Amino acid sequence: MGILEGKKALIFGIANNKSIAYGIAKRFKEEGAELGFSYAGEKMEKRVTPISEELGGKFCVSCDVNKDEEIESTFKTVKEEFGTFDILLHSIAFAPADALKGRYIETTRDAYNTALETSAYSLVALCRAAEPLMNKGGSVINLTYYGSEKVIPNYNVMGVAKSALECSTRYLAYDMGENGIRVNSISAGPIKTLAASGIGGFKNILDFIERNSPLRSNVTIDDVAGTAVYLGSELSNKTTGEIIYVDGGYNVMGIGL
Ligand code: 0WD
Repeated sequence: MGILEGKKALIFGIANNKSIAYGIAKRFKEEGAELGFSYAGEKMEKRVTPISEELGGKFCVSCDVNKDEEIESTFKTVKEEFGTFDILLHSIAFAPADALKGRYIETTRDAYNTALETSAYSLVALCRAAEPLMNKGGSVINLTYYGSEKVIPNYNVMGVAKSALECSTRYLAYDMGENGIRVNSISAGPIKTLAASGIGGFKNILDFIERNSPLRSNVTIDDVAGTAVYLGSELSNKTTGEIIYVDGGYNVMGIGL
């Protein structure tokens, strides 16, 4: 019997089968969870619907997290299809490509607002909409990156957005803890996905991590999925507000060679 048997999970942030959210959803399913999917507006429907079908999704709805009316209609569907649910996966980030290269100082007001709204405020909005439908013992999981803490050249405004996301994890853990719901972030090492391909010099980052992380390897979406299963399950039932690293240990290093 799977460790997530009887649990219902709502998945945000699949773009294709390289997405971290795809790896997590697949593993959730293997562990017995029932899945519901959303995609980032009409243009993503064609990509995500087949994935929902592959993984036996109970529903697959449009949810551009920057639109309140789409969040509202998504949770209406969740209520109809799931009643209540247990796990919310937020695996969403976006910043305009120009903001992910060169000097952070050049970040425009628009790019800053877009990055922070899509990548950090979205977690607050989804948690607020989800709270009335989440069971006690439920778990909210989001994805962050080390660029929130230390300077990663080119990561720029996304680092600032991830700081806001991680801080939101702590405040939301406090708010939702009242109802027995946990909120945690997984800080994943770099993985070549659609979102990552927009970051300048990404290949160099992968090579550097392979040489310099304690485990001398890059992480995969399956590695991240294992930790997500732990966070979604009762094995982590007193863990909340945390940033959990799945990065081959890279964050403990002082310098690389
Ligand atoms: O190295 C990496 N790939 C890392 C990613 C290391 C550490 C953390 N992360 C984080 C990302 O910052 C993000 O929060 O993991 C999360 C998932 O990213 P991913 O799996 O690397 O990338 P991808 O497969 O592109 O999924 C992100 C998705 C979007 O894809 P595109 O590529 O179309 O922007 O986030 C979704 C969308 O599906 N997304 C939205 N969803 C709803 N509403 C929106 C939106 N407005 N914008 C983007």
